[in-house]
Amino acid sequence: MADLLGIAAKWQSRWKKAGIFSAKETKGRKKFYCLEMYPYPSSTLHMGHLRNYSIGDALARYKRMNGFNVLYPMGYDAFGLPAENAAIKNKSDPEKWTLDNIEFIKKQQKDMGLSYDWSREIASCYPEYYKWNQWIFLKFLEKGLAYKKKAPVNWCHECRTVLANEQVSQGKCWRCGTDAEQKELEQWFFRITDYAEELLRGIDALVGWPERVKTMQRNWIGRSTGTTVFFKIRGSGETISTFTTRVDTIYGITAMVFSAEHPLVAELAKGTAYEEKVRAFISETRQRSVIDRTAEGKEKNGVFIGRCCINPINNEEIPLYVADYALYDYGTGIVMCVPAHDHRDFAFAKKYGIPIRVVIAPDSKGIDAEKMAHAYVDRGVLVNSGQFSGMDNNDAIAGITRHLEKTKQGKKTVNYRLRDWLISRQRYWGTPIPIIYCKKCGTVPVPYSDLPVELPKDVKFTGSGNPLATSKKFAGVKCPKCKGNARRETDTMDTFVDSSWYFLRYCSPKDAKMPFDKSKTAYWMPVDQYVGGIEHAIMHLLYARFFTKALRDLKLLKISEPFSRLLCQGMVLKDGAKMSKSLGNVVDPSLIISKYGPDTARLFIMFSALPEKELEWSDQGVLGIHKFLNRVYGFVKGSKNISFSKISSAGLAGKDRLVSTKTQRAIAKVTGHMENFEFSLAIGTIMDFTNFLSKQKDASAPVLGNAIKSLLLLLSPFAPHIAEELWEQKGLKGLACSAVWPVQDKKLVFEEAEAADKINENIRKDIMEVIKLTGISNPALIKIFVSASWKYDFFRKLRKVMEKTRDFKDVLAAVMDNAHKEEIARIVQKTMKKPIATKNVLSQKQEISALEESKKAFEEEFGAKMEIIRADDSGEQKAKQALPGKVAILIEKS
Ligand code: ANZ
Ligand code: ZN
Repeated sequence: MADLLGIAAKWQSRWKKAGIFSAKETKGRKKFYCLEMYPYPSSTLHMGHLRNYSIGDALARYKRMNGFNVLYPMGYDAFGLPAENAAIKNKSDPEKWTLDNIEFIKKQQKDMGLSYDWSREIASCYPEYYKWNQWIFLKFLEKGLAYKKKAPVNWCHECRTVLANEQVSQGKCWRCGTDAEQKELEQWFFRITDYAEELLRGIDALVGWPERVKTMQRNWIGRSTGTTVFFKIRGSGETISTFTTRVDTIYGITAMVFSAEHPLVAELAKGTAYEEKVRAFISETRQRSVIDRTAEGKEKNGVFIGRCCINPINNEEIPLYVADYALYDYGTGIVMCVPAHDHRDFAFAKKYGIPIRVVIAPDSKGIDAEKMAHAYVDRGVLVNSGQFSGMDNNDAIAGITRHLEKTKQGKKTVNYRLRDWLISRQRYWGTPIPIIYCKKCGTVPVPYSDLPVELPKDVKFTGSGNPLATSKKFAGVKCPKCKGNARRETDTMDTFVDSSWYFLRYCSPKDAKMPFDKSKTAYWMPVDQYVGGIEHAIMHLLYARFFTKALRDLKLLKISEPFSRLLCQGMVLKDGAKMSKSLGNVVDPSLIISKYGPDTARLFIMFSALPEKELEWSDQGVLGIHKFLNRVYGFVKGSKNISFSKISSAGLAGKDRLVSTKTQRAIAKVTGHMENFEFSLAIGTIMDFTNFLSKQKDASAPVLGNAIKSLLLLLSPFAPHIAEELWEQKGLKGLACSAVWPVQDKKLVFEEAEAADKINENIRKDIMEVIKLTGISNPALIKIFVSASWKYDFFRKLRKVMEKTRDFKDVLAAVMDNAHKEEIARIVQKTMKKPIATKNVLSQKQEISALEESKKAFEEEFGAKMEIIRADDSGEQKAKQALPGKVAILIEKS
């Protein structure tokens, strides 16, 4: 057994000493930026991390061996809530908690032997890093990309902080699952909506991204084209507007529905008999989560406001309502209610006795509204729609919009679901927002020269309120403008700000003058391959794309997209379920590594599934891989009489030709799989090749030596330690992981050797099959009939003819030969139905000599004599069945 742990430790320290993984920007070489999503330093790594890093590292090593300058960095997404919650629970210091965790994780990563350039390590909680969050914030502020506004926001009372829209999923806090509430607060935002269109358009060009991620981003941006329609309120000068994608239904409006948050609602109800009822409804509704208010199938609630507006298309009076299903956050926050053609509106109208008016129908006869059981939402023609009646409803959308535009009562509108990014958090463990509030001067940015605004240490973690506000030193500050007493902003930034540009920082991690060096990002960016979890399909990846575009517009970057290719690794399962603490089915990576060595863990993970697919953990599988590595070790270590001198095709004969061919084929196959990210197939090929090689005793020293050398190179990205160890043991120069990836040498491929090998392989299979079928367990004689010589030419001809025509008669006429009339007719008939897979690379003579060569081995294997007979020389019926490349077999009992 190989000491896999000892070997790993030895090479990790040698690599470190050699400094070979530090990224260089040398001229004349291609670059490759390989990036894994930097981890959040919670206590330990899980198998998902191990998978993520095994993929990234194999790729980084492969590219290095292919002559690329590779940037492969690691860092830590170090700010965030768990550190603070731990502080509340254990009275610990969030910084210490975080740094301790980082040390622990880093040790695990180092034990894996990952080829990171550790000199570029970053952690977002260091002032040297978050200073640049503040710097970028100020740049955004200058550009109008950062702004503050009072807004109804999602509030998690468990986490005691505001959540971004993206952090609320199905109405619940993404972190703790508590129902999000709505609150009205002054908050900081990034104007990501300025880039909505570019973010959407750019998705098409992301050819190296998984389709499902692109779809999720498209849906999240949620572009929809429609019409904004203006309505005058009766008895006031106010005008309201609504966004609709179905302006073709405008004649069917029988109510207008406001969202509870809409500022006009209370105002409009004032002084009416409904004022009290409206106020009660608003406050009740606003305490309910969005999901609760809008879930499909939920009862729709609302109240009449006591006022009306005028439908601009026909001057009809329309009652105003406030209802729970209208969202404040979408369109204008007011919905035109068309009960006949929208399911929600239909349910609402039924409940409150609002009239239902059909304006679209399958044909001009219309639909009886009285009899409707649900809304009619399909296409159709307009009815009851004045001058537009009779029109196809799709044409009517354009027509009515044009009409409204002409009369200044509406306009064509593009609407996005995407909202501006709410970045303020009422928490301690994040980047302080660099703003000062002065009674005299208002909102004042912290001067660049005063950055970073550092987190104070004198804070209390009581579990209620923002800890940052408890610092005596922090909040009180002099105004940078008037020097009077002022107050610091105590909100910190969403941690997604940190991860929106960390990949740029890696390019020049120690830069003290700028967040990143323009020339370095010009060299390294974009990231060539990003590897991470699908859970970041929206937030992180969208924010990072937004930052890249915004920084480009600040003239700091030249690119528009940060990640050329994205790979989302599949989940790691155990017993069919996602490995997770809550399910109690977690396998600790550390245990696997310390028991079987990092190469085993990595090779198992890479072998067991294609990277995007789910991976089922299997202890049996790990053992299998462990055995394989020991076999490789034993075989290579024990291989004697090998040399690495150059081989040329001229000097090769017999077995050497086959070994050489198999080696070249393995090189080509593994390389192809690497390029396609088919790592499991690459490893499968390496395993087959190892099995083959370990049986070759007759090959010459240089052929075997070169085969073994290739094997070690191919293995190196997946099991780097053991490959390195064997490389050294065999006396090969330098380091395996710095060696050049092998390229297939076509001159060392011998097709006849391969074909002969294939024939032997097939014969073995066939003999076993015949033994099985006949039940002859102790054969005495195995007769092998080699195809009659005329068939070699015949098949060549047949194949040619069949390329031109598939007509039976024509083919037959073209290949007919009176000497073998019946047989030819049979063969042609068969071949037309299902082409016979004979390639006949070999001549009859070559075929016979291949058989003769392995005759002895077969005789030993089956314990029987073997006769090789030309069909031409035999009267046996069986002999006629032999085809070029496919012998006929007859077995005789003793
Ligand atoms: C009238 C109408 C009639 C509508 C009809 C649909 C069908 P998408 O495609 O997602 O953009 N809407 C607009 N603002 C809303 C808000 N703040 N809260 C809830 N619903 C709102 O959806 C656009 C449609 O969503 C709009 O078209 C509007 O209802 C509704 F037969 O207007 B429609
Ligand atoms: Zn001031």
